[in-house]
Amino acid sequence: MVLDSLSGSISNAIKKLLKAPVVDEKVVKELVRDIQRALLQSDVNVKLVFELSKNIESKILEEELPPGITRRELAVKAVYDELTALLGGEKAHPPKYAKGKTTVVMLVGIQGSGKTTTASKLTWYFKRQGFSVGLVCADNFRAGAYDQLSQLAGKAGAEFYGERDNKSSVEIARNGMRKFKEKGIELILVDTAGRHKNESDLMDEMRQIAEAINPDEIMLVLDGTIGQQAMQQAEAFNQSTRIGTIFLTKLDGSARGGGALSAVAATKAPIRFIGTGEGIEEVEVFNPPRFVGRLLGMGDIEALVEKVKELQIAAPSKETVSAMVSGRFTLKDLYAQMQTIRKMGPFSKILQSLPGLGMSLPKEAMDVTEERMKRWMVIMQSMTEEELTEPHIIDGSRARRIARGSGTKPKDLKELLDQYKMSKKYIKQIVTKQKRLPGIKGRSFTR
Ligand SMILES: Nc1nc2c(ncn2[C@@H]2O[C@H](COP(=O)(O)OP(=O)(O)OP(=O)(O)O)[C@@H](O)[C@H]2O)c(=O)[nH]1
Ligand SMILES: [Mg+2]
Repeated sequence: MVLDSLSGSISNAIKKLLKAPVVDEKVVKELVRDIQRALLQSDVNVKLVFELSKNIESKILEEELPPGITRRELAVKAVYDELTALLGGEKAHPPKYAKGKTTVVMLVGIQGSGKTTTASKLTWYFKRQGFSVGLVCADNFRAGAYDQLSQLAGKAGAEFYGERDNKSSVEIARNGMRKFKEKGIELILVDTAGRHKNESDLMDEMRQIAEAINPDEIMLVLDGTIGQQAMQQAEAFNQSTRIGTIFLTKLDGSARGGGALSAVAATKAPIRFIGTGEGIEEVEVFNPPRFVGRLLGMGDIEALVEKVKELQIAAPSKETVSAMVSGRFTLKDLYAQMQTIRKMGPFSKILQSLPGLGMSLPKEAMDVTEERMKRWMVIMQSMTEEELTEPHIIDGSRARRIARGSGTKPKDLKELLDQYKMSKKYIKQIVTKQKRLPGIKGRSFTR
């Protein structure tokens, strides 16, 4: 499993939060401290940890609690957001190579970082995606390199090209590329030698070979156990080439893996894959959100984060909320809420977005189609201001006028009014319940 210890301590911190009877300031501070400790133990940069925890704390304690969201959910979302940002942002960057064409990827990296192993992992990964793969051994520096790569090629199902007696790695690379191109191989991986110990030598050699063989992509294979030092390499690399991507190796079981990962992410160099073991299948596309989901240790974390996000978008205005709380929830408020929410789909979402209604809705309240919602909005457009704010004045003759004006039937209007009354009733129940609950820092959910 990836980053076992970091994952364990962060998911424990989250579990503690989820179990706390009330999420108050003390619980939040403890959560923040637990996360700080977990990150520092994984060798994440102190400054980054400090910033991150400050952000988490202020997001949880100082941000307005969006209606329909509990402080607990907001806390999980805040931790998730900050960790995702720390590890490279919302987006995954899976590589996209074209089928039926040839792409040349050159692997570079300092001695022992994992280049040759990575070549076999990439073969395994792209073979499964249906690519034909060829491996070129451009390492004529280390004695065993040829045999190592040709064995791995056999195991992973790639064609192999190497020349035992050629002293020029550039020549071998060119020959191998020519041969594989003629054969129509789709992905050519060039494994280079790791004869350098520091990044300036590495960058020099990388430029030379790149100039000679003109690859489509240069992938820096970076040892994940070197912690913060990974940053220097990633930065130097990122500045040296525009076609550079990163493969971070040895992120399995290492307590310090978090350091390299966050350091590299901070350089904004695109991390494509991570290696999580010695075996050829131990490779993962790097996907920060999924990775963080796993760090937090919750299978349904994505669903929860999605919920919070949607509700933040669909949050009713302050006026609507205060109208509801004071019991003055009118058809106008319902209309405004429908408008903000229309794009989101079913009516049940509207009701869910109202403070505290969440899961407690009966089935009939949820069972409203998009179609009916549109009809109701048209009906409300035919009402007068007075009818919208004081719906109880709608009598038979008003009802006939509204139906005629909106091209609907009186029974449609009745349906809308029933729905409105039901919503109002539920809101009232919820509001009464919520008023009895303590808020954080003296805030109640009305704010
Ligand atoms: N645990 C673990 N070990 C790895 C991973 N990737 C590579 N290794 C190991 O790291 C060591 C070096 O791997 P190589 O692939 O030979 O590294 P290299 O960069 O090609 O080495 P040189 O060609 O000598 O520069 C081997 O023992 C690999 O099994 C990984 O993701 N996890
Ligand atoms: Mg090697």
